Amino acid sequence: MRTETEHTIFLKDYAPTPYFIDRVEMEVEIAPEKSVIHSLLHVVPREGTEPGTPLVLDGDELLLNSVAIDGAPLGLLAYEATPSSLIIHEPPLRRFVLETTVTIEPEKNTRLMGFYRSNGTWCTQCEPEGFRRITYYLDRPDNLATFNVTMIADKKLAPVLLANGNPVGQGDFEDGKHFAVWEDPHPKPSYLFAMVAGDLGSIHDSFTTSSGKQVALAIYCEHGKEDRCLYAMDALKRSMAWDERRFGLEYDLDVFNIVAVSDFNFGAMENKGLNIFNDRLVFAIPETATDADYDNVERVIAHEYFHNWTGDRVTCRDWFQLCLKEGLTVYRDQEFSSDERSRPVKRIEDVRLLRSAQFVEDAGPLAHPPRPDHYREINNFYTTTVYEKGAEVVRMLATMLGEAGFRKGMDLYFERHDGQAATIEDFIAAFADANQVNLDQFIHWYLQAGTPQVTVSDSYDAASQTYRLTLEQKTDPTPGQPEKQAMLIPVKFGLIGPNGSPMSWSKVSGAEVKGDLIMFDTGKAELTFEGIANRPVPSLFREFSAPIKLTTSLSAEDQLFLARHDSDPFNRWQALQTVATGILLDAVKAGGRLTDEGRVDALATALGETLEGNSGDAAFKALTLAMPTEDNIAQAIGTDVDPQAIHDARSALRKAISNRLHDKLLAVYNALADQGPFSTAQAATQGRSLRNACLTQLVAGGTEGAYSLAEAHYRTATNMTDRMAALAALVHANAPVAQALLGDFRTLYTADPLVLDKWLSLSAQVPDEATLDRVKAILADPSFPRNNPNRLRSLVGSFANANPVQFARPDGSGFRFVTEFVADVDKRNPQVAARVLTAFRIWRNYEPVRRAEAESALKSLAESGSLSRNTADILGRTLA
Ligand code: 0A1
Ligand code: ZN
Repeated sequence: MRTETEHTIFLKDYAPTPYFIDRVEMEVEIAPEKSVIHSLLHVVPREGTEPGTPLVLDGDELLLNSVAIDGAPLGLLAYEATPSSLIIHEPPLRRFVLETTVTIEPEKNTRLMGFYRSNGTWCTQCEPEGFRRITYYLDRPDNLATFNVTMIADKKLAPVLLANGNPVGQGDFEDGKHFAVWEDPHPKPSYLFAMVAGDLGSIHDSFTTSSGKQVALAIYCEHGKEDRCLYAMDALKRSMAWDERRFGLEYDLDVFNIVAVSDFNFGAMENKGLNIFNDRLVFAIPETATDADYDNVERVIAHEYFHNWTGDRVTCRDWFQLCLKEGLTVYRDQEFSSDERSRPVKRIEDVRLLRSAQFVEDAGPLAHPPRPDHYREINNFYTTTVYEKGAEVVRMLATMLGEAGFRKGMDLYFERHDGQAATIEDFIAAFADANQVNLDQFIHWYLQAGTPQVTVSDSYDAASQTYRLTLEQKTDPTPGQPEKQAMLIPVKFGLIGPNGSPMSWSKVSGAEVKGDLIMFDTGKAELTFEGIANRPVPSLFREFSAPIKLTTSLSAEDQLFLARHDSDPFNRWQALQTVATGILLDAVKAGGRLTDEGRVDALATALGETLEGNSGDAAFKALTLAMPTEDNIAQAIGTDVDPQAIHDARSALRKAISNRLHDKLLAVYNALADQGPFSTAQAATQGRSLRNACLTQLVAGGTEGAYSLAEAHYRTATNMTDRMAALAALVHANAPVAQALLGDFRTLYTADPLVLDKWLSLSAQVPDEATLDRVKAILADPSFPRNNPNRLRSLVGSFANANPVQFARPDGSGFRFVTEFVADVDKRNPQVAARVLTAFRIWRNYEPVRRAEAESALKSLAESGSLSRNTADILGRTLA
């Protein structure tokens, strides 16, 4: 395998730069094909820098036109430009201004890193290392500088000129060009730099902060799509108000701008005062966006806004600390969504995501700690471990310290580190110091990879009225970490008596118990509860108080008891999932057949009670109806996985549940028929979610009646949520009518790329032999936009990640299709290629035939020629 360059960066090698830059003045002349960047960097030698120490700036694909120091051009021997740097051999040992002019070609930038053109609009993406593709710089997060940016462009081509900070000047030139000047007074690292130039529509609003500052808000987008931005604007204002209420954090500039672009590698980017978004996370109108899309828009708008404090005001010292800003900001956006909507439902959804993505990552060759200690390609570390596990770790802190204690820690963190580039150690120290607690052991959550497995057994002694609970923890080895330390695991719990009410105890020993939290910090803990009159059923890890895998000795009856009586909604949901998982594991062993009708009856009865009862809102009921996914089951099996047997087992269980609950499902479905005009109010979205969950479950029954019901639901739908729900249910059931409706859907929405993504994604998910050829045909169509990340991910990402049986076809053709796709896309957009390739992180878990096919596809990719560092890194670790 040939790679761009072999290099590994280690955390232990971190050292400050000998020089730093504290002020940047840039003039950017934007023109079709070529843009010219003129930069004045105010450079200061750090104390202790030896005379003659070279100044080394990062650069990538820059054409250098001139270099000067304090206005005097440098001779050819005074500097050297390499493909990745500009070296000034002997800079002055005093403050000076380094002046460079470079030319770049945004139109040719298909990597979408640095300055590029999307659908006519010029925009930037600088995190993590894109700024070096705009100008030579100390392109690392610990160099903080104020920026002044003058943008010049043709006024017709780019009437809108935006950059970070506040607008401080603008004007016209005689040749049809105009300019805008932006000043960002907050020192920031280069990864937060942003510019946008183009002919864009916009919507405007304002927000008054709690201290009375008036902030002008705007969202920019393609002309004609302005109405699609209104929900995002509403979410922005709610986010701003929430951060003031919950954390006392106010916005700090005169303007806050958001721009929606159609070509973007990730979701969105928190550039200071100028957030740039993938348009799929801005646009939301009922006709084209589902309720899930609305939730995502709200969540990501909030996430990027919250970064203004957790990321921008306090940033990361180096990229190893990425989860300092990401884990914390995900935690904050989760809390926002929980406060805005149903907290239990949000928690269940977050845990489902954690299990289906992060637990899988943590159990395979790409496992890494939330704070890694080495990397080859930082772009590959924007992972679910850094984001979602990072958020779980912050959540555990909040669980242990309580809301007030957590807030004290946050306040101290900002007091100490505002305007700085900080580390995970700084973060933890703020919480420890503010609360006078020792968090030395807690930091292992950041340093150790792998999901701890907690095993619980219990016994009750009626004579002495004592209850014993034994907890054991173990974390399997992960790449580079053979030995694991015991973690500090907060176990939120309760004991439930035979009548379903909570039990108290007179005395507990064996581990520290604070209120309803067991502080489980050893390999094994044996707790003894005294004064317990009857055998209790323990409810453990309420609210999923730690990101662990739990095995208990509880029987299916105990689980069903919890499903009925636990005061914690998360554990009521979990109990039913656990029972379903047990049934499914046995069914897989039997080759995809249900083996215990009695247990299926009991599960169906409990599901029916939840459906008809009052112990949860409508969205909670909808989540309860969703059985564990095929990926969840594969994970529970672990090795020698046969995706076909899993698919068959799951289909059989869903069919059985559907048959048993048919009348109840239909009754709820019909009762929720009258939805009234579309609204995003909670009652309305929850009603749609439960109604559609009932429909999905009915369709899983596989009857003609259910298929016709779903077809009618599709055809009469007045919003995208209902239309997609019906279509997805039919597609996943591989109903005969599914292909015709997919065709209809495509015709209806040909002109809307974001809705076409839904079509691409569903087309790739059909659990049918013919899907691979269909996907290949779509991709080969000359009109398919081959450079747009959303289109590529919707089609091939969905095939690889959401069609387990067809991706893992025993003849290996699904695997080969994906590796060949990766090799091709890698030439244009390595980030998209590398991300799609991560679908192979489970390859060693397959049964031998599929495993051999996957290995052979991966090896062919390794031999296929030159791969980017992004893809080579993922491939190397996947095969290691
Ligand atoms: N900081 C952003 C994520 C992001 C990372 C990299 C990107 O381009 C390669 C873009 C966005 C966030 O957390 O939202
Ligand atoms: Zn983020």
